[in-house]
Amino acid sequence: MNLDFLQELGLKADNDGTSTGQTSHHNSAEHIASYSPVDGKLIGKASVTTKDQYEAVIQTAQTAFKHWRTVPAPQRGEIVRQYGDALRQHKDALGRLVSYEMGKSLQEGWGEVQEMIDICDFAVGLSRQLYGLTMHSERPMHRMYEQWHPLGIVGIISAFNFPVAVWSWNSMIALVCGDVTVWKPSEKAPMCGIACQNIWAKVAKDNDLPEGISSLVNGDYKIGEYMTKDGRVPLVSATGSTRMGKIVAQTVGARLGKSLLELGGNNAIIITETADMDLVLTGALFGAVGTCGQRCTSTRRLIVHESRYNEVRDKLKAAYGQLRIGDPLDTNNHVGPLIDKDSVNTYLKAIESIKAEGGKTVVDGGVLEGPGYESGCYVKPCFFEVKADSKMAQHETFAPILYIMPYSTLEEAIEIQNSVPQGLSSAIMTTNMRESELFLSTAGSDCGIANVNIGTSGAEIGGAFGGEKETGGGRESGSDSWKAYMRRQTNTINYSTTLPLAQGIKFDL
Ligand code: UN1
Repeated sequence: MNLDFLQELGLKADNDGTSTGQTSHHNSAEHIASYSPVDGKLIGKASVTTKDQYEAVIQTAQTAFKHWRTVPAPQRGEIVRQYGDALRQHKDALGRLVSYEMGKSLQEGWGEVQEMIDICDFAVGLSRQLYGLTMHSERPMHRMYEQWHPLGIVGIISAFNFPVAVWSWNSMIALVCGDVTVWKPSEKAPMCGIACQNIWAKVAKDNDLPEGISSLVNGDYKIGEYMTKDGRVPLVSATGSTRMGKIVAQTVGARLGKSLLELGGNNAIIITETADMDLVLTGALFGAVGTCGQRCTSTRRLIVHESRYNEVRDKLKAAYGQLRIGDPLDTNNHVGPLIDKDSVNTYLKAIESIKAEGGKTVVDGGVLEGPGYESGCYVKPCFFEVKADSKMAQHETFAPILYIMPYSTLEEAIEIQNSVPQGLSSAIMTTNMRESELFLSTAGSDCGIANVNIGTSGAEIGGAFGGEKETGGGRESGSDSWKAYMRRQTNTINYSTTLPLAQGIKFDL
């Protein structure tokens, strides 16, 4: 395999893992070795951030914040614009690294870098639009308005499945808001973090920026814990499992810090009587097997009207038969590997449980062996007929396992779709306006994302991204998600010569 892209991204065999911008800290005894799920080979090592290094990072970030918050927002936007341009230059290489380290298809690797570029563009525009409202004061010759100030250090904990894009959604927005960021990438994809930081280092140098505006730390949950417990980090934005999110929320909450959580999903597509079958097949197939079922927005459940049930099941079964599984950097393949062998075991155990629960196999799973599959991480996307209330269908397994179940009334379908603990993404396939409107109404989907005639995955960066219930309630990326990265200040100004009290209170001496 041609690994020239590693060099282009400044990745050496024994890599650094802690950086405050242009300065890296090398003297760590502990390393995380990153092995590619594509071919099982070692990509490189990231040094684990020590407590002392963490301390240095935070202190540097605190100093940087004092400067960065005074830089006018449009000028901060200009830096983010340059970062977006640098990403355009390295899109091919970074997309390849994402694909090689994480295992998603090269198309999706490039797509992820495109999301980063797009969020940079979005943040540049936003840098001139961090608007506050003005209000009418109830007192004469008074003015009231609100303004948005940066919070300070934003801690970002990201997951392996979107090893670069999710960081950029958080950091590019936070940076134009005037915050400084400290990023702990997933320990399953540390090289991606180092590559993004190397690209940042060049932009920082070209602009003579101080150290500490965008920093990188590396390690497992213990390093994350440094941030969640640290009162100097006013916001921790965490993407990952519900299990992790509950710990983050409680730890940050115990010190009354803010957390922004984007956790698991259990996303369903409701396929109605009038659904357009071409859209159903593309939406469901990409949703279920794309990224090897490792998106928070992956389609886990199909809730199908009884009149179309056999048709959907059989056509989808035929489509599964066409899937090419293999090296994700080969653009002829649709599905790459799972992230690691732990994940393969979780997938196998889930399939066992589904069968033990009485789930009926439509397309069976299994681990692929032989040439090209040496890493042991390639599995077959599979799907099962289950009862709506089956235990496994309540649960998010981060793998290409799909459940299919019938319904008779739309109210019943919506109830099934909402009956799970998670609430991230949802979709309806229908050509009936009444059905789509009911699905989008207050009595419809309870998810943060509800789509009509597209699948559950592949959200655009322009919208607010996130969900309800065990998904954590946070919103990242577009719309007004930026408000989570700032503090709102209400200002009342008296330009009269008297001091009338609010609510008409008299307080004369
Ligand atoms: C995630 O899986 O954590 O909607 C993010 C999507 C992508 C983002 C997914 N734009 O599938």
